[in-house]
Amino acid sequence: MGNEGSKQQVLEFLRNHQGEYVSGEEMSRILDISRTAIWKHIQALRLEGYEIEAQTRRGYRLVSIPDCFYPDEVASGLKTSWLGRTLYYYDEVGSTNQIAKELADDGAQEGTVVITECQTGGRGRRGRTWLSPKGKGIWFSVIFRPRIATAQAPQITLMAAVAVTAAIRDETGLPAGIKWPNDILIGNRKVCGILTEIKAEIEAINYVVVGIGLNVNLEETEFSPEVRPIATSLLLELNRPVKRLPLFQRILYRLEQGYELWQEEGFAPIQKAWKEANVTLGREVQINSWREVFKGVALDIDAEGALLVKGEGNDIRRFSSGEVSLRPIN
Ligand code: BT5
Repeated sequence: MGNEGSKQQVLEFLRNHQGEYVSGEEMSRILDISRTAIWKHIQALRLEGYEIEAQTRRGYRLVSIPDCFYPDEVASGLKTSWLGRTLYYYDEVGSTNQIAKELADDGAQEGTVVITECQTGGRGRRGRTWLSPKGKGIWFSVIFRPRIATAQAPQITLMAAVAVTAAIRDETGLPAGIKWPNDILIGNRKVCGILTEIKAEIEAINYVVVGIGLNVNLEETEFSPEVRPIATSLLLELNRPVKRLPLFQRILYRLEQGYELWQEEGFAPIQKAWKEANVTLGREVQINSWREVFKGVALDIDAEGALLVKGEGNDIRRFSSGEVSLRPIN
């Protein structure tokens, strides 16, 4: 067995006895690894962020695991059956969406996830920048291959927004809400953005990459001056850091559930869940679409996921894409 494999065995052993001391001698005998090698693996694991106590005569004890997205840690305790079961993890990348698209072009299967600690070229829509500092957020992308018409693709963004909002509420209790189509807000500030990119023929979709950026433990000073007034993080809302790993696992679980529901029952149940979790409807909005800038009241989303806005002359317009700004509530 390779060095990496026996290190994993040591970790597995410690994990199975979490909280208890296990003697080096016993580990050495059961795993058939020399005691010197075990010591080296323990040192390497500590460098990766595993907190392991060592005491003469009692042995080793796993105290805590690091809060990062090592594939073995993500897999352990993950409740999904297929989403995230293939996981690419990087310390740093340009953009996870870019990597996911390359993997999808090479035939990667549905549910493949790319996650990183840090993006140097994180992207928003229309070529905008997405700040993704190291170790502070959940920056990841998922490859889907939905069986839908190309025109229905934007629905997947709404499905993902519902899933992430639910996961934030599950894990933190914070009142996160969706701003159509791709933002999640807490208060009036953006905590999460979603970038959906598709590759399609006229009739059918080849793949969809859904990129999600969630601000978890960013401090005020870690946002750029332009973004600071409009952004927030879970830490800023709760006044305490949040563990990223269980939140990420929860998001993957909610995404799998939402996607299966959408594929099996269509958009209706997603539309219902979206309405319950949104902070857009009933508000005065300004919407910038490729066609025009339009002001009015956001009335509803229709059965396709498009936003219906009632203008000043009572005319109702339908937008299947665009950027919404919410007018402050007086
Ligand atoms: C988005 O675009 O909100 C989509 C963001 C998607 C990011 C994920 S991270 C993983 C994956 N890989 C990528 O490269 N991207 C995806 P948009 O609606 O265009 O909003 C972009 C705007 O949000 C920027 O122009 C800033 O004003 C603001 N912004 C940038 N970084 C932010 C952050 N960390 N938190 C809140 N707002 C931010």
